Amino acid sequence: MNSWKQIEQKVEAGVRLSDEDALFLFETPDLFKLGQLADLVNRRKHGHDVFFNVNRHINPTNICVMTCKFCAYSRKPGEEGGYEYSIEEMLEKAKEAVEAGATEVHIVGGLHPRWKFDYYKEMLSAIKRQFPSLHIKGFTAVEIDWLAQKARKSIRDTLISLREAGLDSLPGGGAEVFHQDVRDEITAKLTASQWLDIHRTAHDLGMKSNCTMLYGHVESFFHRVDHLRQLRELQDETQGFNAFIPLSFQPHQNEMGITRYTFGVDDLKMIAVARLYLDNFDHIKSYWIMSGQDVAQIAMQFGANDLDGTVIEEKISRMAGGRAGMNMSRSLLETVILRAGKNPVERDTLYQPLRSLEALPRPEVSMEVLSKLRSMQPQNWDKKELMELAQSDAFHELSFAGQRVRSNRKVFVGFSKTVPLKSHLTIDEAMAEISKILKLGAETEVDSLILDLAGLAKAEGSFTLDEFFEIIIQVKQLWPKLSLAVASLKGFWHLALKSQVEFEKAVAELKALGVASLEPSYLETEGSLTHSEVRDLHLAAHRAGMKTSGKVEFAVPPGRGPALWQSFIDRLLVYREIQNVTEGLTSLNIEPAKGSQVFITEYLTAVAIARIAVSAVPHITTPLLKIPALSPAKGEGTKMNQHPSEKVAPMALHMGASDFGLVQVDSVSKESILQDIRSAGFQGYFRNAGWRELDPSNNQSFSNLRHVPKLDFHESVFSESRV
Ligand code: V47
Ligand code: SF4
Repeated sequence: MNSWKQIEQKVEAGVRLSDEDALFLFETPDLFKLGQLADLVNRRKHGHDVFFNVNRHINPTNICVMTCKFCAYSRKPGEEGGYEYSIEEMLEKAKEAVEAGATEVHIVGGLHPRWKFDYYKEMLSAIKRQFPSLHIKGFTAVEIDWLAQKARKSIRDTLISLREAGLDSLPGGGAEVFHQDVRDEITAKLTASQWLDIHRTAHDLGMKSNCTMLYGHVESFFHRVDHLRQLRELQDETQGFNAFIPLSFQPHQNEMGITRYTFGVDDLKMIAVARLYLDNFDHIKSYWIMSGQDVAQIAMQFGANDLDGTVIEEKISRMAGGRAGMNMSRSLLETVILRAGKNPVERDTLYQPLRSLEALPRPEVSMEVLSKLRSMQPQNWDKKELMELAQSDAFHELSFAGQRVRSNRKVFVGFSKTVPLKSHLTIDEAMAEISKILKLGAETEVDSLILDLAGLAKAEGSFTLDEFFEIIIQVKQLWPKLSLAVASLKGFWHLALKSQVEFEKAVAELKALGVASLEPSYLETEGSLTHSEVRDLHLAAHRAGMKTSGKVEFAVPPGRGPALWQSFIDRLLVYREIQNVTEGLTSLNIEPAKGSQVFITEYLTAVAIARIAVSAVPHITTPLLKIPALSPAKGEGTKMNQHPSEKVAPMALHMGASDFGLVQVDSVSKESILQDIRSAGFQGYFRNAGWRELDPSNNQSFSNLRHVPKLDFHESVFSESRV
């Protein structure tokens, strides 16, 4: 019987983990406990350094004689969409790489039926001739085997010949999942022992190589551990592997009927278990191209010490639905690493450091604050302590504390439609607008309607409080089952002001008409109200019997960290004060401020800080579709909100969030939200604007769920305070 205690003791003493230990770790719902342990081991090996390299992938052809069910990249000879690069084209791409500062090209492609062995050798020698210092990492074991057949040579002689032509090392592809049961289902390529033999031979010849595992399709945790064990055994024998790279399955156009991307939680588990189990590997690489940039950043707190890479052009995952983009500049990679609190170290293929930067020092938390954080009771944190925590190196500890404030694993989400009401609308026009929007949003799916008055604050116009009440009455008559919310406090305050009605009385009327809550508006930034206005409006609404939720925007522009933590924490403390007086707040939305460069590690820290700072507010809301993506400098890579937020939203649950807010219907399916919640070890519940739980039968319906942790919380953070 495995337990955390045994595993911790082994890790502490540097004792190797067993297969059962690895299985236990894959199955645990305690994601951050796993992450903390992996981080500990990673720090022992690498301190705060995280490597990256400036490289370019070149995929010379996608024409392939093999059929792998997971592969969306390959084309049969003669099939539409097939391509093959000439040596001149390869040289052109290598030239671009060198001009962009690359020290490595990574060459992998399909098994071309007609290209001769000599063509491959020519490809290598042409690149080497022109760019002698460019490291060529090329050809998976599957390609090496194919080339050996073409050359009618042994694997050893093939490798020697390729090395003479310019090949420096082997990448880790083609390993997939070693277990034959899984291989039989997904590919007819090399067996595990053939793959391992080729790498063994390369190592014996003094060539380094990498290794991978393609996960998140039909394999089980057992198969993953089996795979890792075989890699660990070969590494014991040869010490020839540089790095292990887990490859998350990209699900477009596969023949396995799988449509989902891997869960972000699963991506982190792969990294962390690999770091802990593969004790004889120096480097665990996070491949952002497949996991997404946000997961890659969090992976650095979960045992990854290597971030691949600038990549530039990559087709294998792109054609299989890769959403992360292809090109990250050196400076963006460095920023991603720095903003995770780590030191970026540019390396060459063989991990020789080329240049490095140092992250802002993030001090350890003082023992006093740490023991307060670890105690089970919610605490009255003062500002100084919260500042210390926010800027410290206590990411995992904050997650435990954030979770402890919650009493269960329930996560809420509502399905709504928002109607922005403009001041110049007549009642009939407003009703027509509402009707149109509800119909657009599959009327039956909408549980809550948000009437958004944020536009009223600035506009002059004829819209009066009475007219607004009339709209509410008509909506209630036409759609009696809808739960109604009004946004925002400020918009409604303006309406009351214009109509010369005392705010508190106006709210009481709103309540009497059946409006369930006053919500923050997504149209309006929180900064448009002063602290005392926020306090006064909430307090007045609560006195009138109305529940409200608050919004705290979070922004950390580069170099201004401490100042902005300060204002974030100040605003949290205003909400704590309100709640202490009235208990009228149901939730606090923690949102990245529009246009600000918030990184996911910072955002998650902010969620946990909010959870512990205002423990009397029942819920921290993490607005599902506003989780920050990396927000790179102009013209680079992804943009804000254009990224797989469902990968990282469940992590906010691990920081103490317990609500995804009122999600706009059509933006995401109910089923997939439930799966995301469950993947993180939580249980999803639908709610309306009045926080009534809806359709409990739905709350337990899940299908097509792969690799979710067992929901057995006997040893979760609720019963044990820390690792
Ligand atoms: O061998 C194919 C995998 C590999 C899909 O050594 C897919 O530094 C996900 O090996 N979804 C090629 N993966 C990529 C690779 C690699 C990547 C980054 C760094 C290194 C390294 C190696 O991609 C293939 C296959 O296992 N693959 N299809 C797919 N749909
Ligand atoms: Fe061919 Fe490689 Fe795709 Fe398999 S994964 S079909 S071997 S290109």
